[in-house]
Order: sequence, then C-alpha cells, then structure tokens
Amino acid sequence: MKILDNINYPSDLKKLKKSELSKLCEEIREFLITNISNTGGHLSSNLGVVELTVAMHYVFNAPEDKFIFDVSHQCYTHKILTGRKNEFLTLRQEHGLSGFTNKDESKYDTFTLGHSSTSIAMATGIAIARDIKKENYKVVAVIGDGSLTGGLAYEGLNNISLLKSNIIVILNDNDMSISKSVGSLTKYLNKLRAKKRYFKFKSTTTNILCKIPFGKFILKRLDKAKRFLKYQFINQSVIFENLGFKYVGPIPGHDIDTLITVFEEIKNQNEKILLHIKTKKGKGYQYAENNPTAFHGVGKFDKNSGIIKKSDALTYSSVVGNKLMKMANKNKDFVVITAAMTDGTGISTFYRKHKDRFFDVGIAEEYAVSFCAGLSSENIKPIFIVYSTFIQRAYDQIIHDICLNNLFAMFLIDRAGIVGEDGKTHQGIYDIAMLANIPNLVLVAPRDTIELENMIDYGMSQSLPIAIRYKKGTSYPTKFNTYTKIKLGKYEILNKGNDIALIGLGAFFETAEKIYFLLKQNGINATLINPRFVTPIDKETLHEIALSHKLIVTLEDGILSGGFASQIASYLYENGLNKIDMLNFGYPKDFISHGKREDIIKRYSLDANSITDKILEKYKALK
Ligand SMILES: Cc1ncc(C[n+]2csc(CCOP(=O)(O)OP(=O)(O)O)c2C)c(N)n1
Repeated sequence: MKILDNINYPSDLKKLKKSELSKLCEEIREFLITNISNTGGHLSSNLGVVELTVAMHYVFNAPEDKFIFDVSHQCYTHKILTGRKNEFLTLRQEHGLSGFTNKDESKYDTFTLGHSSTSIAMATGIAIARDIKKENYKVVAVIGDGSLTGGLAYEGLNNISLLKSNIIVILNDNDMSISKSVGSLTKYLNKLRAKKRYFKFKSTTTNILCKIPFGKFILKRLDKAKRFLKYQFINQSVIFENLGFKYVGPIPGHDIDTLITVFEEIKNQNEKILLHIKTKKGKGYQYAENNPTAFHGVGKFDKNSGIIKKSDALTYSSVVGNKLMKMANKNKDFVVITAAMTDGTGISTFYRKHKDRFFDVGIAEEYAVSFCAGLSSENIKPIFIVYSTFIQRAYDQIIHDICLNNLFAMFLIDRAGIVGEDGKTHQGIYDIAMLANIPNLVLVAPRDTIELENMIDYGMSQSLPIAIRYKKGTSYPTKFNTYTKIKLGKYEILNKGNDIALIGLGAFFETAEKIYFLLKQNGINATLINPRFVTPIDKETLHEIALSHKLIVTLEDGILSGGFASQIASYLYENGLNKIDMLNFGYPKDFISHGKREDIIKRYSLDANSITDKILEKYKALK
C-alpha cells in the first residue's frame, strides 16, 4: 500500500508523521512521471516543486491560507493534494483537469492563471484586503526565477511597501526559465546561491546527533540555539532587503525536513519574507534532469526510455526557424528577439548559430517591443517572435512605441488561434481584434507555411510595422498551390465564382477550401478568397463582391467581435454596400477551455461540414 493512496486532501497529509513525507514525495514523483507520460504536461517544473508543495500543505492551512502559484504550470502536486488525484489522467483534455490553477475547478485554486510574473502583485493585493478586513491568514506566493525576469514581478517587489503586515514570497530558483534564465538578476541569484548555507550546518548537526546516545535530547536543547544560529548565519540579500523583505535562504528545496522547519518558523512572523529556495528542474527523473527544456511542456513520452513522441512534420514554428537561418546568410541588418520562448518558437538553431544577433530578454514582452522600437529607430530591423497569448502583454508598446512612431518591426505571432491543451489562459484568439484596430500596423495571416515565408519576405521589403499571425502545428497540402505576389492590402482570389464568396483568413483558409469543394458537390461555384490582410482591407475587391454576389462568408480563428469580419462589415456598412448578406464564422467573445484543437473547432461548429450546412441553409433562404 502506498502512502499516497490515502492522501486526497491536506487534512490527510497533516495526519502523516514528518518521517513519512520523503516517501510520499517519492510516490508523488512516480505518479507525476507515469501520468504525464500518458497525458503530456509540464513535467520538469512539477518534479522540481514536489517537496515544496508538500511542505506548504503540511504547514499552512489552505484554502484559508492563500497560495498563489506564478504561471501555475507547477501546480500538479497541489492538485494531487487538493482532491484531484483521481482525475489526473484527464489532465489538459476536453472536460478534464486544467493544466493550470483554475478557480472553477477547486476552492484551493486562488486564481485562474497561466501568464507569468503576476503572483507578487496578486498576493500583495490579497494581503492588503485581508488587513483591511482585519482577517488573519497567510498569503504565500510561489514564483520561479524565470518568472522573476518579468517586469510585473519587479513592480510587485517595488510595491511591497504598500503592505504593512506580512506576506511570504517563495522564490523557487532552479536557474531555469523554459531554457536558461537570463539577465542581471539571474547572475545576482547565482551569487546568492553560491553563499554558505546555515541550514546545511543544521542538517549535518541533526544527522550526527541522531546517531549518538542522548543525541535527540541534546538536539531539543539545541533548538533554541538553532534559532540563534539562524539569525547569525542567515545570508543577506542587499536587493531584497532594501526592497523591504526579510530575506531567508538559500534553502535546499528538496530537503523536506528543512522546508518544514523553515515554514514553521516563518509562519508566525509578522514580516514580509522572501524565502529563496534552490531546486532542480526535472528532479528525480533522469531524462528531465538532463534535458529540463525538452520536458518543460512535453507531449506523451515513453517513461522508461525518456523518448518523446513527436511527429517529423514541419511546423509553422520550424518553418520560421529555417527561414530566419536562410535570411541570416544574406541579410545582416536584422536581429531576432524572444521573450523566453526560444524553443517553442522554433529559433533554437538561430540562437546557437547567431548569438550576436539574437536576444532573449526574459519573460518581458513589453520590454521586447520597446526594445524593437529603439533598434528600429537606428535602422536595425527587429523581428520579435512571440505567442499570440503573450503579445497581449505588449499592447500599449505596439500602439505607442512602434505604430505611433511608424517604425518597422516584424512581429511573428506564433500559436495564433486555438492552441488546444493549454486552454483558457493560452488561446490565441484575441490578437486579431487587438491588432486590427491599431493605426499604421499591417496585420496578415498566411494560408500555409509557403505563404508564411512569402509574407516574411514581403514584410522585410517594407518599412511598415507588420504582424504575421500563424497557427500552432503543421500546414496542409492545398489544392491551390500557386502563389501570387503579395501586394499591400490585396486579397488573393483563387476562384472567381458567383453568388457566394468564401473569405477564409489564415489557418481557416484550409476550412474555406474544404467548404469550396463541398459546395461544388452541391452544384455551387463559390468565389474563393485568401484575404492575406486583416488590415488594410481590400476595398476594391470587397466593393466588387458586394455588387456581384448574394452572400459573403468569412472565417477566422479568433473572436468575431472586433475581428476580421467586423472590419469588412463596417467597411460595407459605411459605404452603403450592406445589401449583401453575410455569415461570419469565428469564436464568441469568451474564454475557451482546453481540449484538442480539432475538438474545440467542432465544439464551436467551425468545422467545414457544419459551416457548409449553415451556408446551404442560408443560400436556400436567399434564392
Ligand atoms: C507572459 C508569459 N510569457 C511567457 C510564458 C511562457 N512560460 C511559461 S513557464 C515559463 C518559464 C517559467 O520559469 P520559472 O518561473 O523559473 O518556472 P520553472 O518552470 O523554471 O519552474 C515561461 C516562459 C508565460 N507563461 N507567460
């Protein structure tokens, strides 16, 4: 019988003896490795915080005490210990457990979140609310060193002075973001890590004393001395202390006894404590320890061999990586920027081969865009590659720093549209509505990877700010495999038909193409358009279609509200062309939960068959 079999809630955990906790941690690790090998998920980060999470739930009293996990991709042990162990095989699947903390899932999850660097600000807000209401509980934020590279984390640290009472910020330092952590603060943490540790002294003393007669008695007497030693030997951190924290650490983050001793000690202090713990990403699974980046957000893998199941098909991200490599040989005046997403965006080879023109700025999307503005103002062409969901962070910088100054910048927006398993926090469905309404910005979406390359070439030949959005995963074999030249604001017409005009943006051109052939089977020769541009729109083509067709059908993999269709609709309306009927397909203005991309598309009836049925119904009514 395993200890874990009887643990479902923190109340079960608290019944265990301290001496049983190491064994429990081993079992949780085994549970995580087995389950994630079947479902995929954030393995490395979760293996790194098993002891930390067990110790937190052992000493504190969640949900009365509030835990805020930054990004929350490391919350799996927390989920196991808070009533969700038996659902683990549904992780990240339709109707299953979310891969992040999720308020709708459990009262133990303080927030629904998946974006980085928010925890200190959120925790401070809770702590101040607690004080205003004269309540009495603990607020604990857990933030990784990677997440500490984000500007919002510094704003949190800077504003800690707003709080007059207590808070605990745990810095989970594994020297890794998804890849290596970057920046000057990382170097500072490295220095702190290298300092002599008080708790090492304590645990060796404990070990020796436990083995000798009367040792345990002496140990008890030493308890007072231990407290004394703590204040003598504890390291100081000038930065954190000057910000108003009492700095404690660095503590070995896989030593459960030490973690519990420290938590018990700091739990009752009315201070703002920054506890620095040192952990290993991937801890306890050799393959993840050796390659924590590959197992950061991993798909299914073979547990025994550590082989990750991957297809060899070329993804949009790898096409971008290859394209930038080809460009680098010819063109010396561009640089590539990432906000801590080198691997996910396909540019790790570029990073290795062109270190002098590659910048990982940490989880700092706002910084990345302002940085682009500076580079561009001096005629170095910046290419910032970023996931759609994370560019939300940099909205103002795009408007104010880039577009207001009408500077060249290329934003390659990966993971646009539904991303699938990461769910609500990560769906890339807001970027069209966000970006379509910014003056000067050109927003385009390629219908496949060949057009993606063409668009990059096109963008580089212009001096305008341009955003190119493309989906996660692979392209498809189109039947329309000739590619016309890209011209600013010109749609590509692939078939000139009559009555119905199908306009399928970006990844949804594939759906439009399928619908075109389905309509053909129904005797309808539709006009098929790949618009390429969200902005500027092709006024001439829209004018022509509005006067010669009965129905315009638009398709986009973003929210409809304020998006591609609404740009077209307002143009038609403003120009008195609104007699033509329209059907607009896209997502509702909503938060879309996790599942496979194809299943989510079906959930919203955005697959080719469902749309064709609706078009045929409408068409009959029009006749
Ligand atoms: C705003 C934002 N940008 C990028 C990401 C993608 N991301 C998820 S986890 C992560 C690394 C976090 O590193 P750290 O906080 O040190 O946690 P670790 O995984 O090392 O435990 C990144 C970059 C994100 N979640 N949010």
